Amino acid sequence: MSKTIFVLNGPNLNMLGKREPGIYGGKTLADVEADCLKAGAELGLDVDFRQSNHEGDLVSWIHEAGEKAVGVAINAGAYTHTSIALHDAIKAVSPLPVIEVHISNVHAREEFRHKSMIAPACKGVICGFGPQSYILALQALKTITQ
Ligand code: CA2
Repeated sequence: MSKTIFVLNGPNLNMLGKREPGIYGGKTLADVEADCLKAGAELGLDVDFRQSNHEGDLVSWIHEAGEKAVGVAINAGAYTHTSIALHDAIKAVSPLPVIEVHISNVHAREEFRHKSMIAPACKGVICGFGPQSYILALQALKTITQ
């Protein structure tokens, strides 16, 4: 039976490929979703890929993952750096493994991006590999959930 992984995306990630290609590359979020579905199929994972600009949607989806998924990869966008609500939601579904994902290397950018509110609640963090960060997270989830 295929295992379900939620891949969650936060604010402004719907703009991928449309603005700031120097930082985030040229792929759209639809391209990233297609890559994740393909990698998921190869890994035997059923990927449920979502994006919202609203913090509460992400909180509710993490709770839903606690019922339906074996793991979560989350690019929480700027909420990474601000959201105690997301930290608490990840803690609330423990021990479900949640991996924090970023396209850019947040540590090579502005200081306000160096702090993550969610990293202490997550299993691990992958950043700086462009859209490949998502695939690395799926590979890690495959390994730690088998
Ligand atoms: O590098 C990442 O994946 C980030 O999570 C992206 C967030 C940023 O706030 C984090 O610090 C790092 C921003 C996503 C916004 O994406 C855009 C894409 C194209 C144009 C404008 C924004």
